[in-house]
Amino acid sequence: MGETFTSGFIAIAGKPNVGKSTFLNYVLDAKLSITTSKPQTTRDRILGIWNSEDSQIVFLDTPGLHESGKALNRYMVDKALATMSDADIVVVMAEPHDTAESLSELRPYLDKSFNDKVLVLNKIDIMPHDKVDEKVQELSRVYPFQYACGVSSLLGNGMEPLVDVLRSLLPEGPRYFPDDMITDMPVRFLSKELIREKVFTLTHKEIPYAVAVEIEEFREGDPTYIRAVIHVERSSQKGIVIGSGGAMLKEIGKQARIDIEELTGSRVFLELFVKVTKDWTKKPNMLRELGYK
Ligand SMILES: Nc1nc2c(ncn2[C@@H]2O[C@H](COP(=O)(O)OP(=O)(O)OP(=O)(O)O)[C@@H](O)[C@H]2O)c(=O)[nH]1
Ligand SMILES: [Mg+2]
Repeated sequence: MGETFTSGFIAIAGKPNVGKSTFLNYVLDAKLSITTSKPQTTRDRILGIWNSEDSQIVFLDTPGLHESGKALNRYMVDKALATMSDADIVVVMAEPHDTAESLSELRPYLDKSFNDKVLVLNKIDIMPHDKVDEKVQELSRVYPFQYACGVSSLLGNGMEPLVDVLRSLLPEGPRYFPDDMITDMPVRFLSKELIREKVFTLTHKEIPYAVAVEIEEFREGDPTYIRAVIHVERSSQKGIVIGSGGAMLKEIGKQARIDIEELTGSRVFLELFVKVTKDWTKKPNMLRELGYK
């Protein structure tokens, strides 16, 4: 009795901006994945480990599924699809503005993997309480989901019961990671992402989508010294990221430094540079050099 240990990998997938990364961060009570109000924020698979006495869930946040011919976007969608097909369960996330019709656009993506799918309607805090069940019903007819429910990843509504259901759907298995480990992402990667998050929130139009961040030096100490390069695609974008009198770059650096200090628990000296790497989002070899591989 009580000897069975369940474990497995659960991918969180869906269209851009539905709240996948916010969900991951809430469940793990940690900022592992960057979140912004703009779509296509997440570009990689972000792993977060949830532990209890008798189970371990490895959550995998993924980039939003969308159509685009550009190399960077293809990389993102391929990453999401590969993560989905490797998982035991896929949480398919939707939001209140979705309809059966809009959600069915995901069917071709869902058909590519043969695991259990669970529908999660996120952001229920922005819809009338008495309409939640109806919406969950409507959306759950789009695909043969094993389970469907509504949650708010921002406020935490419905999260505990959902995690219980997910646990119950997982097979018997080992503890894949030590129980004091929360992610496999190195601090260097998380720092790079925090810098990118600030670019995403502080700049507009095409700029967030033209930016990649590369950590050139990361020297732990007091303070930890970090030198990072913000790559843009064109010289006109460089001026915008630097801002008038360097104001924009300074603000990006200040906000990122505060977050990285919280992450590392040490003082941080962050030096940022902006470099034009022409059309990097369109060139597969450049993507690899910038860490998208
Ligand atoms: N009101 C409300 N907003 C939410 C909720 N969950 C996420 N959001 C907001 O939705 C926006 C997108 O959240 P993300 O977590 O970045 O979405 P995502 O699905 O990871 O987006 P991509 O990485 O771009 O695919 C952010 O502004 C979040 O604050 C929720 O439960 N309620
Ligand atoms: Mg995301």
